[in-house]
Amino acid sequence: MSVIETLLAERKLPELLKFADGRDVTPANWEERRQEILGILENEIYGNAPAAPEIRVTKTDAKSKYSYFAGKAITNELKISFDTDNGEFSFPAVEIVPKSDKRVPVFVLINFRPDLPDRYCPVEEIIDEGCAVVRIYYNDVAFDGEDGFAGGLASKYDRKKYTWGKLRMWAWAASRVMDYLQTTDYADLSRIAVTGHSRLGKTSLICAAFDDRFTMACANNSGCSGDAITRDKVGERVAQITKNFPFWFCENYKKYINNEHEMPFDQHFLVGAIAPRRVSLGAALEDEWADPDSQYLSACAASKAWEMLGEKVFEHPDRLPRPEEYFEGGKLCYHLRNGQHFYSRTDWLVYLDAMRNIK
Ligand code: GTR
Repeated sequence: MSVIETLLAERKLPELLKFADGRDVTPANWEERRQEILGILENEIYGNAPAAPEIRVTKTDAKSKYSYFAGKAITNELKISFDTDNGEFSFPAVEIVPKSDKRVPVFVLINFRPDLPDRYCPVEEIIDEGCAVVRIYYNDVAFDGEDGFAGGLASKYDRKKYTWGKLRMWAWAASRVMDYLQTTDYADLSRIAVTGHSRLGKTSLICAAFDDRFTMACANNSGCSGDAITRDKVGERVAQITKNFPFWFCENYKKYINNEHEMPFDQHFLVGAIAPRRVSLGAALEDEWADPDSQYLSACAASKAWEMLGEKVFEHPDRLPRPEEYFEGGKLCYHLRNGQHFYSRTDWLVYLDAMRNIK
């Protein structure tokens, strides 16, 4: 057995490419298996969500913002509204679209702060690459704290019907941005990525897994309950994450505190559920809480889905990654940069490259 296969065997992962009833997964029944995986993820970790509503969008007048970003882009403030089970809900978004006579690729950024540019978003670099950014600020959707699900989007639906935690709510809001992008005259719908860092990296993976209109997820330092294999990971575990952030998940996830080997899934299910679309995973050397080795092993385990579908994945040696190794060249990529937990320009350059590689 290869080094990586041995390391994966030690984690005793549930099989990605076998149905619960034991049937083998093939290209012909992959979509059926994908739906089964999404059902497991909904039941056991992220919770279920309402069906997509009809959205309404209003825009501020763009003219006043023409001169931002050296005049190279147009900035609009958007208000995305829709009816819920409990009245109307709206949240703001900002779009920054490079001036172009062609449709452009788009990054939907779920971010920690409303600012643009932001330390996690080098806007000018992105527009110079010809890409647009639409950002949502996660607290505008649902407050990232313990509020008994009494505010924001959380308060608009009955929790007996929808068990979603806040990661799923933020992901679902990014899908409403995707609804909007379908109606614009600037978005190249074959090149739409969803991206975020850390808890919002987890959110990006959830978003792309459940919404196959996204071409790519760029999940930065997403770690525990994001891209990293949970079984035997170092750093953060189910016990800590559900203690500190119980509102990110559905109740069922707590069953697996100190009991991870009983999970009928692991995080390679989340990454794999995006196949055959694209995923770029970013890890940081000093981010032991996230556990870069477990992030890498998850990518290796998930890569089986792409391979089964005949798609090319990252080329990598048969060992754990070393600092500053960037495994690209496929629909699934992984990089390990130096430094700490942060959404750096270095990470953005990798994701911009991944976007450029979409033909
Ligand atoms: C930490 C959390 C991580 C990660 C991080 C972040 O406190 O334990 O799972 O999500 O926050 O979002 O910055």
